[in-house]
Amino acid sequence: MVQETLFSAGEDVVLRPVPEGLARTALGQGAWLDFRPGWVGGAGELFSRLERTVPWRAERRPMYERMVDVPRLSCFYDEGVALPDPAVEEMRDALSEHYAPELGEPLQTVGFCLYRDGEDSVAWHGDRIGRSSHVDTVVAIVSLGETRRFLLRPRGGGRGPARRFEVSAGDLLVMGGSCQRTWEHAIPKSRRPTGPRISVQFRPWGVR
Ligand SMILES: O=C(O)CCC(=O)C(=O)O
Repeated sequence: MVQETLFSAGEDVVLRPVPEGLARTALGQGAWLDFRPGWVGGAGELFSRLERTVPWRAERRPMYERMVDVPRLSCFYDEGVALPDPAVEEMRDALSEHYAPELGEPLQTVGFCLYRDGEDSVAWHGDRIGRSSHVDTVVAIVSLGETRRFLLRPRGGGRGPARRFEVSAGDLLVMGGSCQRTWEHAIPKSRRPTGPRISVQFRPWGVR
């Protein structure tokens, strides 16, 4: 359904119609990627609010038989949990309205990641914890703050070149179809001086 009006998602934050300016790239093997630059107006205001209000957590995980810091902060809101900002609720609802007819279910969970500087990153992975290990799904990501490089490659890296997107404040990037099983994505470290970036991820239940 085409949205004809802009959502006003709280003070100075505006969601533009999702389909306007949305471009789909078929990645092969049933995977696709939608990119919609500048979906969120007032992205700077929303960044400041979320940086303040999300209860950011540092995690550690095992690597080569020792525990290491995960190089970003994060926070996950499962379905039914109150979100930290009304604009995020409006984003979830607008994305659900657009993608549910194709996906067959709404987007319900919200993950937040804070990349504090260019040293923060996420390595190659697919979101394959839960149902996405065996069914097609949609993971929609809104970027706020500093522009970072978002890379995609076929799973395992062997079958073709990586695709590269520069994701900037307010941009919407959506991975769909088999993308989490057949492709991997990463935010590499950046060598240049880099300010903080928040990514907001929207997924259906049972997908991580
Ligand atoms: O920060 C991003 O845009 C990517 C986040 C991501 O890949 C993840 O949390 O699984």
